[in-house]
Amino acid sequence: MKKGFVFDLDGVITDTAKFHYIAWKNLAKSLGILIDETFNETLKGISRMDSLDKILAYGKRENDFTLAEKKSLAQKKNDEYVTLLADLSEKDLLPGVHDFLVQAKERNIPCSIASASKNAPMILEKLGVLAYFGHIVDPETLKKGKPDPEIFIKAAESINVEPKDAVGFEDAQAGIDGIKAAGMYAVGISSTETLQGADLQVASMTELNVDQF
Ligand code: B16
Ligand code: MG
Repeated sequence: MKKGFVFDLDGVITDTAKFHYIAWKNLAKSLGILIDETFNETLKGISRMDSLDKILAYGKRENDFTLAEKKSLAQKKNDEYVTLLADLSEKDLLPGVHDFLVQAKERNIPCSIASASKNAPMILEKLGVLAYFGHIVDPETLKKGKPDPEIFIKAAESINVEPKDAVGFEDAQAGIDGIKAAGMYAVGISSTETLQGADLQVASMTELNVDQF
């Protein structure tokens, strides 16, 4: 039996990609850059500043802003994103997530969060599942983002579980790569994309139960 579960947030527990997309699209538009949903896919699991850098490079404007200006642009995007999350609630949990967390709690298996999102605590609170997690890794403390394994190793250690004894759940290829590099068992969650290297892939968490691990 595995001893701990490490969850990505966006795309696994809830799906706020559409809100990230609206906020990035509006910010990019204000800079004369047009992005579409296909481009938005490349931002999944990528940190806020790295996402901005990708957008600026896509619009060939990567040399047009100082670091202070970029921080202000990222803040502007986040302000709109947070406004769009105002109505987020338990109804926005992805299917199967709540049951899985309840089962893990019943079996005393600790859970933690490995998300690139600085908004993770607020989002989990709105979803009503904050109490199920022993720890949320603070992305500010990381030297490298996904696909580097750092965030997953920290998430496992934070709940006193060795990576080899932990299962990681991810919807993005960068996340699966990070979980495998950490030496963990990787569960890919996607109905649209084949996640390379995942030990198991399901379309949704309704297909999973704690005892299978
Ligand atoms: P924030 P995950 C990621 O969440 C999102 O997939 C990605 O699109 C976003 O840029 C990143 O969080 C940072 O989010 O701006 O809220 O700090 O999939 O790692 O849970
Ligand atoms: Mg994700």
